[in-house]
Amino acid sequence: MKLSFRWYGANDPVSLDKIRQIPVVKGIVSAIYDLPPGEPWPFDKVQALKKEVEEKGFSLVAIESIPVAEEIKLGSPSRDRYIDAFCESVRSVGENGIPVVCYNFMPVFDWMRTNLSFRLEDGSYALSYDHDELAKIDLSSGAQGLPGWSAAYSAGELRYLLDAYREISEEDLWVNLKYFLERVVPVAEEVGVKMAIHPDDPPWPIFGLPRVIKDEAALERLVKLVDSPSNGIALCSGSLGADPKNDIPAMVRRFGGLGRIHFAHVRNVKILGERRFCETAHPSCAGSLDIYGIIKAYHDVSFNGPLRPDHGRMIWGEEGKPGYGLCDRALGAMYIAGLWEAISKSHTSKCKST
Ligand SMILES: [Mn+2]
Repeated sequence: MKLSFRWYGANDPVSLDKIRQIPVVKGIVSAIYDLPPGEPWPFDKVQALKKEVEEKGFSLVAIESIPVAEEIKLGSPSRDRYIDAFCESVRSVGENGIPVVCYNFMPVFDWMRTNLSFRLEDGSYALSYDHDELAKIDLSSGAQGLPGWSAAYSAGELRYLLDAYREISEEDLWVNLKYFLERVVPVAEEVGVKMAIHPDDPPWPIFGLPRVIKDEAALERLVKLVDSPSNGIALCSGSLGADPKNDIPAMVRRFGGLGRIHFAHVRNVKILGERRFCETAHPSCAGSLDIYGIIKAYHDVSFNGPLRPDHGRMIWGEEGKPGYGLCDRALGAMYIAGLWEAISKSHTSKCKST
């Protein structure tokens, strides 16, 4: 397991200098942020990013994410042009020796919460979601009412996309995902990149938009869609874990055992009711997920890819990008590192004693 941290580039208030003071974090997960979506990433730009990360003593272990254009998800006639651009970006990543590309296939909104500063009992703040609250949000005149998305689309763009997806069923989305992967995976194989799909967050349909990467059956279907080691998963415990039917340690064992988990996001959530949850601190006791059981499962399948603490709370008065402050993610990293060391050492001592 390579313990890693997400870094949003030169404009991230959580700088590489701060991240390097978290013990044991050696990997950085980042992306190119200053190109419009759909534009291919040139080799030189990826190389410059890698150099910036390596100069601070880290290695660039994964790209999160290369955006997938809506035209690809919709299966529009213009999709091939966008797929070509995506492939070119994958090529630039692989030729720079970066092993993992994370992406997602969620229409229009690639994450959704109804509150970005939900107050937890200890006075810290976290992201939360309430499906009934979401249902009250009217998108007919734009995304102003949506936390985190108000500036992402004009009213016209949003209306166009929501209308276009009305024609797309979940089966259509699977067909479009297969079409995309059949073209991207051979390029990924050629340049040594592992593709890692991030599950839907939260793992159910929102605003009538189709969503497909929601549970174990979907992951099973995904890995068979194009049967290649380069076609894998970014297993996000918090995204899938928002649905209590999803058994995350079992998924880690199943897909990690197949060698198809290429990237791991570890985060805890507290289920508050039917399709209602808040994010919490990482330890198992803070939320509904057994984080020890999840880390143990990664250890048992000898997971050796990048693993990062996912969203953190806002604590100690820190302000910043919701979910991506320094302090609580650093606590999460240390908790994960502690679990990993304890599991490794108890495993070694058991082996010695037998
Ligand atoms: Mn995640």
